[in-house]
Amino acid sequence: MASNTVTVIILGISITAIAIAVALFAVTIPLLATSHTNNQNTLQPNNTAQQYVGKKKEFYLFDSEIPGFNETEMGMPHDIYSMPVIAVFKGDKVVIHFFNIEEPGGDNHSFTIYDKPYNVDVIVHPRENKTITFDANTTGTFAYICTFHQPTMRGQLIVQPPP
Ligand SMILES: [Cu+2]
Repeated sequence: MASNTVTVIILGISITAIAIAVALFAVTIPLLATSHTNNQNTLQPNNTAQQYVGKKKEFYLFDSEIPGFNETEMGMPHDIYSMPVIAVFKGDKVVIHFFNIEEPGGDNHSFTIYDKPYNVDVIVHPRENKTITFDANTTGTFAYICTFHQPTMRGQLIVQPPP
């Protein structure tokens, strides 16, 4: 009789404990879900509010050459750009100061982008420089080449999606 009473009491306590656990669980889950949804809701308007504003990105670009390069032996020019990559974000204004540092009477160089929608073709004579300006309004990878020195004098304009 006494052991039966103990069993009933233990069973009662166990059922109560399970009921409390289930109740706590039921209360906590929606709370977590709500706070998660709230976080997303507060983040989204912030993201749209913090839209990337394009910046002016300035670069100094020079003609250069591969050291010890035998043009006759290699069958291609030794000329290269000082920068093989120009990376910006969409929305930036790109400003490239392009210098031809050849000796007087030396080669011309160009900064040319044929890859659409960019359309740039600027030639600099020895000892001259020109400033090239355009808006990076399309993402992607675009080749810039010197029309006088292919295939060696080329680089890539990388326009990334805004951060
Ligand atoms: Cu060139």
